Amino acid sequence: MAIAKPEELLLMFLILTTLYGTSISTFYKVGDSAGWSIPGSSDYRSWSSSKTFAVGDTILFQYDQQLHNVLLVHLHDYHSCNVNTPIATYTTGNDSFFIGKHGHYLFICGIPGHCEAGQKLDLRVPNS
Ligand SMILES: *[C@@H]1O[C@H](CO)[C@@H](O)[C@H](O)[C@H]1NC(C)=O
Ligand SMILES: [Cu+2]
Repeated sequence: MAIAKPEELLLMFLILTTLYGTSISTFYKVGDSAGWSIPGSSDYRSWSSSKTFAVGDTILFQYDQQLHNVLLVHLHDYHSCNVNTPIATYTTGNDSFFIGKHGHYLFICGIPGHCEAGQKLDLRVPNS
């Protein structure tokens, strides 16, 4: 292997520092050990408000796909628990969602009654 020239070393240094700068992105499992389910003692409101989400983070929904799913919905559907007009639907039971831009992300479970019972997640990602 040839010895790297100074300008090549500088380029490698720049690439590494750029990678390091973006590696602060965080991976979150929704609901922590409880996962994505009908909430028990702690709800998803307190879960999300205990975190500071940023662009580049990933959130993971883990659940029994026989019992639940994940819908990304508009604000009015989030409030009314309307499962009929989602923006996106996830059903694998191990769904990761990459936060590529700032915004307000709203998720509900599409199984009848679950959103009403509190299986809904409101995620605010500020412009960083
Ligand atoms: C679930 O997804 C995460 C993140 O993509 C991955 O690391 C993990 O291995 C997956 N688990 C299963 C059981 O597929
Ligand atoms: Cu559900």
